[in-house]
Amino acid sequence: MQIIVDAALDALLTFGIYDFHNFGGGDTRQSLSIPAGASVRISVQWDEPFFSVTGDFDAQATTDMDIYLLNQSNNALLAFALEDNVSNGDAVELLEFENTTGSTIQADLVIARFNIEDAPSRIKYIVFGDDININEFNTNSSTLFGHPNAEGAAGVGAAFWEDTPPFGTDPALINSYSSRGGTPILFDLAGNPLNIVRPKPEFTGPDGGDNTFFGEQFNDGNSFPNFFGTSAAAPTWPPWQRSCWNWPEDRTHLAPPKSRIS
Ligand SMILES: [Ca+2]
Ligand SMILES: [Ca+2]
Ligand SMILES: [Ca+2]
Repeated sequence: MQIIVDAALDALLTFGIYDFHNFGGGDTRQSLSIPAGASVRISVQWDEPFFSVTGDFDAQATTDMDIYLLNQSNNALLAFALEDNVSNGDAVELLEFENTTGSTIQADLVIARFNIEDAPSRIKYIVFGDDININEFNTNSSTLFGHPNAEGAAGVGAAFWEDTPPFGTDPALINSYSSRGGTPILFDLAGNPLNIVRPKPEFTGPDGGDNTFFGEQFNDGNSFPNFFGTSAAAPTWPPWQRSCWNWPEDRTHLAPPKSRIS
């Protein structure tokens, strides 16, 4: 950790004294490229319990982390997230930003901590929304979290149908946007420490199949739009269809998903 002060942060520092996360080698700014038109949400969490889960003032966040997004070219403040985590008790900050400039922005992400509290030992963030480039200190780590990571749930990965065994790719090639598993569960519902890593996702289904009304068309020889993503992959997995809809007995009122490999 080291203190950095620049024009954009100077005024904000008057509210408290920060320590800044060292991404590596003393670098407290992680370079990101945010394309024109991209809209992103960056969710930062750290290894403390959430009051909204435990309901216990003795098992909640006691560290206040904040996040800033700065323009590399002029240190202008692009976005920030400044929830009082000690007050609300949840170890999460959510920063939102949309690049409306018409050109790519080279930005720096800064993760800051009020240094009157102990530092967390583990920080993780996930970028939601449009694609951005993480130019340095990219861990390429898990983005599977929340309900797909639950013990009683089955997570679904997505592979483009053309990159699956029936079309010559065995095993199937996972899509770049399909979440990788491995996010640890660090606390139980009462806030007691755990460290559980579940083998997720449980299975992978094809995406990019045709349907009649949404998605994007590409050169697959017909006029039907193609639907991508894990939302498209999950319903194509036959055991899921059978368990949820008693497939095929009830198929008289349910049209099967139209997929190139169905
Ligand atoms: Ca940097
Ligand atoms: Ca905060
Ligand atoms: Ca099509």
